[in-house]
Amino acid sequence: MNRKWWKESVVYQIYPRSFYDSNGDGIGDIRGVIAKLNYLQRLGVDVVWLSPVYKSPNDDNGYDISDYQDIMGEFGTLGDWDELLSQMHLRGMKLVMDLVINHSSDEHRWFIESRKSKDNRYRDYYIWRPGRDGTEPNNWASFFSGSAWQYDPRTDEYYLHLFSKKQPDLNWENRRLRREIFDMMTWWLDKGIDGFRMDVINLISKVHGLPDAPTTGGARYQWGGQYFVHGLRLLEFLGEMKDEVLSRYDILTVGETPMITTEQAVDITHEERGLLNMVFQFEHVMLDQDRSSNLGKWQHVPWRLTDLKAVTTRWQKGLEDNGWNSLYLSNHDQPRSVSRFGDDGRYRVESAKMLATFLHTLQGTPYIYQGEEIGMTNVRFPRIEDYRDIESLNFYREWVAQRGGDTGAALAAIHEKGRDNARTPVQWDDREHAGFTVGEPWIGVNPNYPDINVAKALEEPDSIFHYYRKLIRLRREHPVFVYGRYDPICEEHEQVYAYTRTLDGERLLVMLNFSADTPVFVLPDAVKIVDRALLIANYPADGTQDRRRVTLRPYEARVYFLSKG
Ligand code: TEU
Ligand code: CA
Repeated sequence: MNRKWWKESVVYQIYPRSFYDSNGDGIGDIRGVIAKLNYLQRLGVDVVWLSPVYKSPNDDNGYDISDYQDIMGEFGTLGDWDELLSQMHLRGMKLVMDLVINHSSDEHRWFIESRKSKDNRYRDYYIWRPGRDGTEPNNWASFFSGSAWQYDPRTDEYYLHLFSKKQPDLNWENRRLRREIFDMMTWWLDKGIDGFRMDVINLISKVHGLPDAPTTGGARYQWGGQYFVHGLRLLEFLGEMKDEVLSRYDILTVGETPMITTEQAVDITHEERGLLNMVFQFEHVMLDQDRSSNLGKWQHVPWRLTDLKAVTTRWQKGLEDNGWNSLYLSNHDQPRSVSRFGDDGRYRVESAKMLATFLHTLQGTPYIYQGEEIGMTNVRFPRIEDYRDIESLNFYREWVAQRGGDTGAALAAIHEKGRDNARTPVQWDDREHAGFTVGEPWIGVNPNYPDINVAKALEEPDSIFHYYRKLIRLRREHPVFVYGRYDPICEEHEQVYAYTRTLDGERLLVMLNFSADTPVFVLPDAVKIVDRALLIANYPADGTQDRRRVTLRPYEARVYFLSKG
């Protein structure tokens, strides 16, 4: 068992714009994070992943960086950032920075230079191509709707942007560019940060020739992933990064890798020959989308527990002794987990605790997204004007344009899957604007804040917050939570998810009811129970003695410590 601090950690993701506003301008900031470090320490998390705070024109809320070595004015100064790092280290907490190097902002000096002329020394830092028959070089679609190419009259050529027009892709084929990026990473690591979360890192190697994507359905622009996801030189580039930068520091590295397979994840996270510690895979957050529709996530379909089990088991077993899993149910790009995988109405508390149990009892490093620890829910703003996320606004505009103004369906899709569900301000208390700001918040606060807020959660001993605290403590006290082998039970059950975790002589039995029903669950003979101790549950004991035949209450979760004897 290869012990590592980043395997035993629990990571808390902060989306600074929506975390806490310290100066009343309605925008969360770095001093706001400093002000809440004691709260995070109380929760028990030991690592913070901070979404981008770098200089940015904010076209994609900071994921469009114009200066990698300076802080966005709205978030504060480098001085504020230095204080954040020292205040965290004082508390024994670690800081992981977001690293967005598949693309930069079009206001980065590299791009400003690059677009000046074809022979500019920065031209090749980006991917420029002449048009074809007066239109884009190929038919690739952007992640944010429309073409992945933007025409620039100055040099009569197009540049590639897999995300927004203001996020031109960097050309990793260029050795000088890689050198500059590695120097920038070293600059931050020498300042004392504890790691990087790497944004869409498996998209940096594009196939030569940039051919058209196969056409499915009549859409003009098509998904070209096969030509840039996990490209031919990806492992070479990450290998170079590891040799020249990462291997020189004791840090946590996690790559965001859409569409990745377990085999590819083993190549990247392998214990010995690995390049990064872990990756974020997306299969479990794509279960409720119709994969055959070119509407992607916007075509919502119900998900099945047996599918979630199949995906989870494949990743648990696929990386067992081979790599290491990251564990998450939400982040700043996904809807709130209790609304998506649980029940954000009658059983909000029970289902939020059940999902927390799921997250903290699988093998891997758990990631908690801000607000998840108090059970924050999706928001259903009534008007498109209330929304801010470029991905949702582009989708809405394109949908309405192509479907003759059917705004209702577009708004419904955004209610279900929009990223702003995760980006409403953290609800600190029941004062105006949920205590997030004394100013006017940049995006509306979820109107349910009087009932769902941190102050209330701290007061109530049986709250979701205190349940997270207990789970985090159990992980720290029992290595079986971290390193135990995962073995699923009764995989065909459509309501109950159960599995064991085994490490040396210790075994955990986890039983989770993912439904509002009361299913009866019978333990298979293979799971020998001589004695059992209930470690944590989201309902008081029901007094039944039968150890094999269990009736689970709506969204009930139980974790037993089994001694096999
Ligand atoms: O996200 C990449 C990514 O996969 C998402 O765009 C995702 O597909 C989509 O949002 C799901 O709906 C990363 C960042 O996490 C995201 O915030 C950025 O917008 C994006 O990269 C570009 O930097
Ligand atoms: Ca502020």
